[in-house]
Amino acid sequence: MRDKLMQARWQRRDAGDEVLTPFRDVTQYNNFYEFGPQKGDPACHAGNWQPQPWSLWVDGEVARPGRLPLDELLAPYRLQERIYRLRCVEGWSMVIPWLGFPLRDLLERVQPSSHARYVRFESVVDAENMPGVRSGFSLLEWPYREGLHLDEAAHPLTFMAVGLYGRSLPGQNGAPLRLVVPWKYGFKSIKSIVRISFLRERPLTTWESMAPQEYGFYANVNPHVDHPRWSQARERRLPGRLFAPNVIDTRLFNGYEEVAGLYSNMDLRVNY
Ligand SMILES: Nc1nc2c(c(=O)[nH]1)N[C@H]1C(S)=C(S)[C@@H](COP(=O)(O)O)O[C@H]1N2
Ligand SMILES: [Mo]
Repeated sequence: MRDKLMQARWQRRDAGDEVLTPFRDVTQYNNFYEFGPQKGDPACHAGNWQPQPWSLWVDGEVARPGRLPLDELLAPYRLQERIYRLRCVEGWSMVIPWLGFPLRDLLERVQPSSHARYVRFESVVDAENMPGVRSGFSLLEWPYREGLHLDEAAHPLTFMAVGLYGRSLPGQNGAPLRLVVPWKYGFKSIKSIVRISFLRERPLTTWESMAPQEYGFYANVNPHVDHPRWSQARERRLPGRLFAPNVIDTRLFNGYEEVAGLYSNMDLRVNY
């Protein structure tokens, strides 16, 4: 893992017009409800959480199901750096330099069967180290679950991250392995993944099962489709200062227009 991170560091690309969100903000302003509901809770409770050993289970409609220990999972890949915007459904955003590999490389390896149409992801449940899991007050059910259509999972932008800013993922950002889907609201980018299942039917996801009118399965970033309780037309790009919030226009698909073809036959207001 260490060697892979060193190698990847040589490939750092510039972020175009975007300014990278400082490491400090990326790692101290987080949503990871297993570690608590406040933005500072994950840094506080997961800062030293490096769960090991880690394995990823692959099951369902797939030719090569089974358990992949993290080292084995990463062995064939040369890590890439991807600088992506991350837009949270709450109305803030960041620009983060991730390290990892495209999810499609894993799909090719495990070979979903012809029956597979959806992919479901599950996060780890580690009650001992996760105060949000122990709390009786959380609105969410564990494990945290997310899902994608197989075509979305196979899109070249869909990424599995194992690091950020040239180092391995901090606990609060989803160590040791998390999904990053840059054209969707941040809640789709599930952290600390232990299981990937290939399914015939669309899976029910954590946020959709909690409030289906507010958090749809697709969750594509869209300035024209408001959340029932707030507008999605604009966003606060972090870091901002209290009296100078850095507010910018939100873009369709978070600016990643190359994914539009995935939804050409879909009414984005109905399939939000
Ligand atoms: N397991 C799990 N994954 C999760 C979450 C969570 O609470 N639990 N929060 C999501 C939300 S709402 C966002 S905005 C992003 C935040 O990622 P970051 O903290 O690395 O910026 O993680 C997503 N992945
Ligand atoms: Mo979010």
